This record gives sequence, C-alpha cells and structure tokens, in this order.
Amino acid sequence: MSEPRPIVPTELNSQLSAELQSEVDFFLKWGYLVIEDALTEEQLNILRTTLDETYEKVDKEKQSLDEVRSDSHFIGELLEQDERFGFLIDNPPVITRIKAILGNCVQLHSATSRVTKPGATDQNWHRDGPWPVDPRGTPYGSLPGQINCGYFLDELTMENGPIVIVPGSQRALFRPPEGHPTFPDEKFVLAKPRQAVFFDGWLYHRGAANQSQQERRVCLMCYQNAWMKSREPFNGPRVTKLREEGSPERKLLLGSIGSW
Ligand SMILES: O=C(O)CCC(=O)C(=O)O
Repeated sequence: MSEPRPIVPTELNSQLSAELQSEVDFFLKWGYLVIEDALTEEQLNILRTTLDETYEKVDKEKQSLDEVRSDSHFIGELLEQDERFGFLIDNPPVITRIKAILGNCVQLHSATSRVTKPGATDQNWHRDGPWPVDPRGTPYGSLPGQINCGYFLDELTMENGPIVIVPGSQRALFRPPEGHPTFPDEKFVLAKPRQAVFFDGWLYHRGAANQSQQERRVCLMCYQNAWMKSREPFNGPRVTKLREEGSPERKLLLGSIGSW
C-alpha cells in the first residue's frame, strides 16, 4: 500500500475571486500575464544585491577555471546560491496566481537567473517547454502546464532589451522560426522592477538585444504541474534544508514527492 502523502493538496482547484478569474482567463487566452506589486521595494533591493554578489562570485569561479564568459550570464539552481533567494519559492502574489492557473498541485521546474551584458545580441525565438502540446490536450484531456515567472530587476526599455512575446502563440501547432524575425503581432513587454511577468512554457518568446550601457538582470522561477519532471534536481544542501523545514506547500514545490 502506498504511504499517505499529507503534503498533496486534497483540493486541486480553489474557488477564485472574480478578479483572479479574469487574470486566469487573460493568461489562458494570451499566454502571459503581468503581476503588479509582486515584490516590495525592500525585496527588490535584496534581490538586486544578492544577484550582483552571486554573479561576482560565479564570475570569479569562471575566471579561475579559465572558462569563457559570454555576454549573457546564466545561473541555474539559484536557490543553492544564496538563502536570500528563498522567499521567491512561494512569494504570495505569484504563487496565488500560479495555483489559480495550474491548480494547487504544483512544483518548481527550475530557479534561474540571467544577467544580460551591454552589447548582448537578440535571443532567438524559443519555447521553454520541450515537447509539442496539442491545444486540445490528449484524448483523455490532460494538458501539461508550465509557467515561467520573470522578475526583471531593472526597468525594461527598448534600449536594454525587453522580453518579446507573441501573445497567443502558446497554442500554435508549429515551432517558432529560426532566428528572430518580426511577427506582426509581437509584443515588447516593458516590465517594471516590482512587477513579475508570467509566460506560458509554450509561448514564443525571446530576450531582445541589450543596446544600453547597463546590465539587465532577471530572476526566473518556473512552475509546473507536480506530476511533470523538473529540470533541476533540487537536491543541494540549501534546498534540502528549505524542503525539510518548509511548509507542506514548500515541500511539494521543492519536489518532496520523488515519484508518484
Ligand atoms: O531574458 C529574457 O527576457 C528571456 C529569458 C529567456 O527566455 C531564457 O533565458 O530562455
């Protein structure tokens, strides 16, 4: 007989307020959503300082290993880097909406960050989700759900490189084109530092070139249905401690259920 699993929510879909329901409807139609007041001013400052310190540390390590440093620095397993990133796991304005869209049984797929240097060129169009999704789901009905949540720590402008999306493309049956050609209905999202931007794992998107003189920093917390496989192992010492000491919801988010 299988063990009882008290951390698995007994209710998959909570009752939503009319306001939350309209945000869910917007996301389902267009594949993105901008969340206001996702961070307080204090949390924003903490993230900026922590990310800067983390990059300095990682950069020194790369230098000492003689590794090539690119114009866009990516760090995976962000939660292992510094405990000050920990609050992002279940940040209330974000997790409330993630659960409203994906249901209550959710876990992290990855926690990463990217610092795009001045002079960095355009990213190519891509989807984060690795496999094709039919908008009608499978004959049985299930549709995998993955939502990336970007906390852009610097105001996005046309100079430093907005995130560019094609609203509604999350349900296109074909892959994005090579490179970064223009789409007639593409949208440049000029996110502000205390906002968060959700984008569907199957939405066509790309980071635009950074033509400014400053770095452009983002933390990306990616959530998905808890039955999907995560990209990151979430098994380092910091995350293990966070999981052991965390609430049932945190345990689930950090992959406490190794197999179903
Ligand atoms: O930085 C951005 O705006 C998008 C990041 C992204 O799509 C990626 O890192 O794959």
